[in-house]
Amino acid sequence: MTMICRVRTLGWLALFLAGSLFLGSSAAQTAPPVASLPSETPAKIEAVTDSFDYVKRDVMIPMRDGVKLHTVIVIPKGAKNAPILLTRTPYNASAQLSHAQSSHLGPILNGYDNALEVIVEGGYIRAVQDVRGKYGSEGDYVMTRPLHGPLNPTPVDHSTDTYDTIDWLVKNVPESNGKVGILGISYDGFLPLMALVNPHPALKVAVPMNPMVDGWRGDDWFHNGAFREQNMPYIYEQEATRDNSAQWWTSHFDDYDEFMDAGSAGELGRRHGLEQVGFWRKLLEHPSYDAWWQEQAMDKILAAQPLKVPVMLVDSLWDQEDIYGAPALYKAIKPKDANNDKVFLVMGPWHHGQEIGDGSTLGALKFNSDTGLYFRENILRPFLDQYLKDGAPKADLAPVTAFETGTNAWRRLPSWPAGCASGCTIRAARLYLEPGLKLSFDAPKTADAAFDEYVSDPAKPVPFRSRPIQPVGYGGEFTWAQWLVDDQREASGRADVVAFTSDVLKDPVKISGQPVANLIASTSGTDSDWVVKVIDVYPDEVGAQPAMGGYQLMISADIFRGRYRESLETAKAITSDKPLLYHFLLPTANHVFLPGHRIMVQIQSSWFPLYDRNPQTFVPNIFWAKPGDYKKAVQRVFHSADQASFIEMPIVEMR
Ligand code: PG9
Repeated sequence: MTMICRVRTLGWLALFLAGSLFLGSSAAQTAPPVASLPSETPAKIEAVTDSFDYVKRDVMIPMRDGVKLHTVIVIPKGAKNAPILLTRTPYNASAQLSHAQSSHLGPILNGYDNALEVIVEGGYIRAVQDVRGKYGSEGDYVMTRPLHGPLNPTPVDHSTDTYDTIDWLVKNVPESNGKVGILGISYDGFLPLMALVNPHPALKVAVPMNPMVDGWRGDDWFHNGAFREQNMPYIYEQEATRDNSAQWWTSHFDDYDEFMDAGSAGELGRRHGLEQVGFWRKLLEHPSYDAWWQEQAMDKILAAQPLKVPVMLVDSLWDQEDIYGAPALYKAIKPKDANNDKVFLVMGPWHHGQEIGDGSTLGALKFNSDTGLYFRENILRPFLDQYLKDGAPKADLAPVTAFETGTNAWRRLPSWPAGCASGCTIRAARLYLEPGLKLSFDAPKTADAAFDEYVSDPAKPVPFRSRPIQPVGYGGEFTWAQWLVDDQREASGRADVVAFTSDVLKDPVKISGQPVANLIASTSGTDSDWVVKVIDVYPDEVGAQPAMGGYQLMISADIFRGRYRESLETAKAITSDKPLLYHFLLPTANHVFLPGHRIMVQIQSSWFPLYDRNPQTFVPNIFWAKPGDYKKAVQRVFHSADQASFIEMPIVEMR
């Protein structure tokens, strides 16, 4: 009460003073002087950086269409003739160059996308740029903006923006030697691929790490037609605002419940207002592998471009986001490398992007050394130095450097896939599913039982990892990055997962390349998903690491949406109860199944909620499946002599 009165009094006083001023100076002269307490905040604070070991410049670089892109440049103090390492990003350039508030270069660069030792110890100038439409940059944002052409009528794209940026950098950073390398992970790894289209002459080398290459075949958005619905929050946050300030929200602690509750992905998007953002509307329109997807697939685009700039493609063997990209790109552009000196491949035992962090372990797996540090110091650094530093020696690098999982050893290889440096071949050997839930390299006999079956119920889809299921996230309590190495034993015990297991191996079995699923299967529905997982089953007891006893480690696994059995472009209903062939490639592996281990193949029809549920009734667009479309189905996997299902394994043999 008192307080309200005091406020009223002060209000009146303010009115009186204002009135006095209005009435003229003579009245004002008689009024008591107004007390003044000047602000303690300066109009503009100047940071005193004399003691810093770097200089930071924040600039707006003009593009050919007049749009300016925000770029942060960090230069080691006193640098002369230093090369520039550029990263372009939709993830906030300022944040990537201020991981700590420090006067030292190391702490500010110690985070996402910065290969710390290489940059700091190498004396590189670091430049990070916001792509158009994000954070400090002007212009319009389009998700992985396609090249100028049928999908992009504007004269600008990431190829032109990179060109214009490099042109500006070499003319406006006097400390540089005029040589630029581009590198980045994932989205920031897709952007160096765009830089390879009509590259600027000063671009001397590119290192796309875990690049997003084809969003439909096997990277971020779909895998063989199955939609990765746990990425919906990413789409919302990335496109709703320039600075990602509008955040997705949930109503359940467990993402399994969250996505079940909505029914279809389309409905979940509708409940969040996701149709306001352009990329979501495009996804809803393009559920199949149509021209829209094909024309922006970077492996197809770069296969048609001259190879001018040396490239090192970096692949993570357990990449939970972009497992398709780097190997697909290698396949597409290596044939153009006539002198075998422009396209290099590195494969490590990592999750998405782990190569710039600690690579000693991944989930329960231990690699006995820091494989990330090894990569940065022994592979990445000499490679970058060779092309960017004046007078640097030629790097002693094999065309392919691949970590062999199982034996935990780096291998120098002449090409990919290759089992060893010389003296071995790769044979496609059929690993057959057998009656009695067996797995064997011997073909099934005629008299054997014809199939095994399970019921796939969309009301109880198979969780892709143990519940409660976390959202996609990094750091802190999030374990999303590890999910591909989760123990699969829980799944193998479910009635809606069928698991075939080999005898205990007496000799090592080594695979290098992509296993191929050849499944003869039927469904009582009219559409169906097939998940195939090739698994290394550890011995029942492992003395050195007891928790690994009986561990079921996925080596290569993927999902295939049955409606695309005949054509990826055109969905077609499946004839019910008819055994049909499902043939699809699984992700790249370089693994040794050791003696004492067993090989297992698991098959199931959902992988939820990472992938949206197939209603198991054919509908034109699964994004808009209605509750009544989701039906139980009887799934049969055939393994008789004339209807044999098998995994074609890329087995390495000594000649
Ligand atoms: N995998 C993420 C991404 C790549 C491309 C498009 C959208 C998302 C990333 O880590 O950047």
